[in-house]
Amino acid sequence: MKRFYVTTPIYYVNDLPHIGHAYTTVAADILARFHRLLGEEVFFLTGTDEHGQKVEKAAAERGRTPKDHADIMVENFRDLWRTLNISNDAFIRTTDGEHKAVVQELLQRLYEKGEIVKRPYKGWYCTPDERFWTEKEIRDGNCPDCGRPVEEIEEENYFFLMSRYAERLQQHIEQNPHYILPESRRNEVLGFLRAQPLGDLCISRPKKRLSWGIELPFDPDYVTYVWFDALINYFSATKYLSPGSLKEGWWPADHHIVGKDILTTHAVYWSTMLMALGMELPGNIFAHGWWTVDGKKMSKSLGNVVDPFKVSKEYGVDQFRYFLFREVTFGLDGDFSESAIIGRINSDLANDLGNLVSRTLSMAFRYFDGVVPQPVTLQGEIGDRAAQVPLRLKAHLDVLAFQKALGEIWEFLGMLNKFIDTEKPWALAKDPEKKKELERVIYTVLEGIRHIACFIAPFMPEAGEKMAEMLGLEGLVRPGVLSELRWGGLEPGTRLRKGEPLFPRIEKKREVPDMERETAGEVKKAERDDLISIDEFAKVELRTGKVLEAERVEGSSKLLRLIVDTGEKRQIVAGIGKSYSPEELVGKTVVVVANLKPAKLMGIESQGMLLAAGEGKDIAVLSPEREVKSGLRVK
Ligand code: ME8
Repeated sequence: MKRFYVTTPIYYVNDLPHIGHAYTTVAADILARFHRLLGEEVFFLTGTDEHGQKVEKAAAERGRTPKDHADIMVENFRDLWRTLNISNDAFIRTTDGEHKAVVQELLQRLYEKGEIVKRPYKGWYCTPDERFWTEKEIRDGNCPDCGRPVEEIEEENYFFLMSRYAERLQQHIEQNPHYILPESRRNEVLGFLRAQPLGDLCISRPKKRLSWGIELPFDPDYVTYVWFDALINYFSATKYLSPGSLKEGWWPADHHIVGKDILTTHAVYWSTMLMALGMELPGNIFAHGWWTVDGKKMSKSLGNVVDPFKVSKEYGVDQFRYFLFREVTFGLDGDFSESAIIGRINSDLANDLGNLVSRTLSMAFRYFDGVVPQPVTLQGEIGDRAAQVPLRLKAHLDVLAFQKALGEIWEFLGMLNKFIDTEKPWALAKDPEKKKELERVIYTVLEGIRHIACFIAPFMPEAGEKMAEMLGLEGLVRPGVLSELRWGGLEPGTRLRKGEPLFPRIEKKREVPDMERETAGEVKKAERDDLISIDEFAKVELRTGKVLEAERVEGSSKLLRLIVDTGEKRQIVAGIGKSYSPEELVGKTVVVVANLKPAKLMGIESQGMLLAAGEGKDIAVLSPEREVKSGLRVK
């Protein structure tokens, strides 16, 4: 059986988890779930980085021992992973005895091979970043990375002779285009390697300065540099935490997913450490971008740190997971805002997906008593596409193109939505002679939904399960299902189940940012010379009208042709097709401008206009707050 091994960074226990931690871990979770659905044996590892100065300092500030502090803080991460439905197979802590033993074993091996040597060392040390800088690198006495003051330190230390591997590393990156992704980051690392000779790496800290670490096996006066200890987790875990019965054979990892700020430690330190140990390199190191918040850098001092517990509670776990991977290309920076997540939920989840499921189920109940009908023929081109989706998803996910993978699923569900609109099952249902056609249409869409439940499950595990339940197919989303799916596999006679809406729309007023508010105020004072009198307003004849019929205008994704009863029947062409399906509008009472001069849109005459707010996929049609008669004047 094919194996798949994916890791996240191990997170420092000096702080609370934020959106950045959630981002990497959900990414790894999507890959792990996807590969399980392909039928592969998966090892998904996450954990915590518990040694070093940062943790020692955070513990001291709280009056705790570092281990007590870690024991308390680690629970925040475990809690978050439970909350976000993370399916990690193991959770490593660098204070685990087994991990410490592996670190010491590897250090000893490198020392005996002459890859680690003791040298006097003088350099500028940045305590918060736990790293040395050279005289040339520091800026006005400050750390070039974080800007905080550095101190000059002279001491004997142990060095890993990393410089020996510079050329081999460069070659490896050049010969393996997928070793470091995205490509822009790969070029950065290559640029860095070509620009200057690679130095050696100081891998020890004298105990007199820092005692919270793994003791060097060959010198009890020193502990191991925290990064040297931490990176080894990816290997040590395979020795004592891997799933399944076979304990060997998990190394190397297929993907190490990391944030862009810790790419060098992985691409350079970790790769050369493995080379020196004579071990295989991982398949890929992927560096993702950073989230800003409302356009600003996320920081504690600005008080804008995004709390993943809060966001997932407010908007839903699946919704949060979806947003993170649909909104921006994995690898680039992205901006988080409430309006962005609400927009995604309302358009992609409530409208496209939720609506597809709810209208199909309600038709299946209306026309077939909630039982999957037996079709005489299957819908060819939709089935062909469904069969291709898993392969396409695999191709995208092999290079962590989550956004493209989701785009692929949304194209497929768009096909189903369009299929309903063109086949008009509600019209077929009126004609007893069209029963076979109606069966074919409803079966096709239900079968499409069964496929979508499996496709989306890695991204939105709860929604995948709920969709399967609505189809009466508990246990559908199981290991291997993506390799076994067959178009037409949905059993006629299966009893469907009505469920809660998958993704309720979120009705929330967009907050007006400060700047917009100020400008709006100014406009009020200076420029309002466009006011109209009540008499002018009275010239606009607004009337309530009930939508009797609705259909898409051929060749347009936006336009719908409606027949509306405003006391008299009239035809209206409305540009709301990206937000509403025709089916949704029939029976709705809307507000119409009834005395507008007729105009032709795509050759079809429109006798009036519908009132609606918003744009594109986010249009909301105005409707009286309670049921009223058609043809009433709106004043
Ligand atoms: O670095 N947006 O641990 P850590 C996206 N222990 N990601 C962000 C972010 C943001 N605004 N801010 C931080 C460590 N991150 C080491 C790893 S691995 C052997 C050792 C990401 O707790 C950041 O890129 O500081 C990093 O991947 C993670 O969150 C924080 O890790």
